[in-house]
Amino acid sequence: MNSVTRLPFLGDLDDGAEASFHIPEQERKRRRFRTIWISDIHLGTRGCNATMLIDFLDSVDSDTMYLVGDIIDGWRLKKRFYWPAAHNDVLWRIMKRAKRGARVVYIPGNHDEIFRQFTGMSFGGVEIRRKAIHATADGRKLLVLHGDEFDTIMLAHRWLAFVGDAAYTMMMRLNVLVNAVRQRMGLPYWSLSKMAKHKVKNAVEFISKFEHVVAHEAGTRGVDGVVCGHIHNAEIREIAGVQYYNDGDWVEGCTALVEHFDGRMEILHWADEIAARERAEAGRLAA
Ligand SMILES: [Mn+2]
Repeated sequence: MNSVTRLPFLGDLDDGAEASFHIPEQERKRRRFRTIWISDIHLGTRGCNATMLIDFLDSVDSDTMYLVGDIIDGWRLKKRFYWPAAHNDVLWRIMKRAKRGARVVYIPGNHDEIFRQFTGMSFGGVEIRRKAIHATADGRKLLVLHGDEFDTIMLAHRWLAFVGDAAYTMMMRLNVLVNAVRQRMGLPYWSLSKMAKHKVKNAVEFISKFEHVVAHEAGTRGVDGVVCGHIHNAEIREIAGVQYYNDGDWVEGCTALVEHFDGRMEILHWADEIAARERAEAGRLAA
């Protein structure tokens, strides 16, 4: 007989209880990468595409994962508390990766700058850093940072105001609405503001200026390249001998930057990946 008596109401205080996911973890074969960079998730906002990100997290694995800022949107949460179960699911999945042994490095951005005060500390295996130097498999050195560090230089440009302000919020709401309708009609995910960004001349100019400023700054620090987020525009390009990488966002672009085991870098557009997977599944069912 068990001699240890336990107060029944303390049962809920058990440590190590497995978190129950609102959206259960998918048991699919995961694609493995050496490194994954994601940023600009904006948990705590309606614009955050948590379901798509959960699908991504359940489909990939890596030795190292960098969270390149604006993971939680503290600005928006302060104004209005919004935290659906799916947003918890994202955090749990990230913590679980760290627990399973992946190196997880969190570099807070401007929307989650509140976490910058914990720089140098680590929570549940997640290291908090202001910036990082990543060594690729093929021996390159990449500076990893969020990118808001350059806002002061960029202030003359109007798109920045657009990124943070009401017009952008409204567009994101519209994006959610448009895609809810598209999903009901059986149409694939489509990014409204991505289209707008490419059509608006000022936006194109802003993005290009940002990329040049970041690449130039990285060049002066003696690294081969730079990985950032912040402007919600995924990109791989070389600027004046410096490799510029932007991992995009999970508000509407739904992109990640990955490093393969040979050092090759790639941007994954997750809406396209889901569409390809569903086509393949439909093909298998038809065969
Ligand atoms: Mn940002």
